[in-house]
Amino acid sequence: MRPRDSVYLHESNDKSSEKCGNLNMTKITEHGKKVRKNWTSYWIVLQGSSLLFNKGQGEKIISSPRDVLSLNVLCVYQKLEFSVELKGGSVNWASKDKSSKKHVLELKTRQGMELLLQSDNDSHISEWHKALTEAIHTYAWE
Ligand code: I3S
Repeated sequence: MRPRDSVYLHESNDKSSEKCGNLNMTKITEHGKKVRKNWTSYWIVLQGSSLLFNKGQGEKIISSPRDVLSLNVLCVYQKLEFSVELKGGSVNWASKDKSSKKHVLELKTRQGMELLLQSDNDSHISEWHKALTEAIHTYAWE
């Protein structure tokens, strides 16, 4: 278990499915039971098959290219609240009955958690849809 309030760095290549950024999130089901919505802004880091939810502002540092084809992305996060395992999960655009907000993704985990991810920026949320879909697909068979 990682101590809280330390600084963590996660470096990846920008062509991989790994990424970080701010999204609004609410859980709607936990351990298979419906829970009351509580929309909160998180700094989210996609790291392999894990999605890390951090309170407070993180940082995405794009460092000098090591080669001409790829940038290096450094995701900095400090206040890890919780994480979810994507392996065996699914992500889809949420239906209108799930939320009145625009640009909402519904993420379901094998552990029985369902949560909504939202951004007012449609290209931002589309990138997350792509990255999460790729991560779920990549780790599905491991
Ligand atoms: O699915 P719901 O119940 O319509 O979701 C809304 C409520 O959770 C509401 O909270 P209260 O029931 O405590 O007033 C939230 O403030 C809204 O944001 C929720 O709806 P959206 O459509 O924003 O997900």
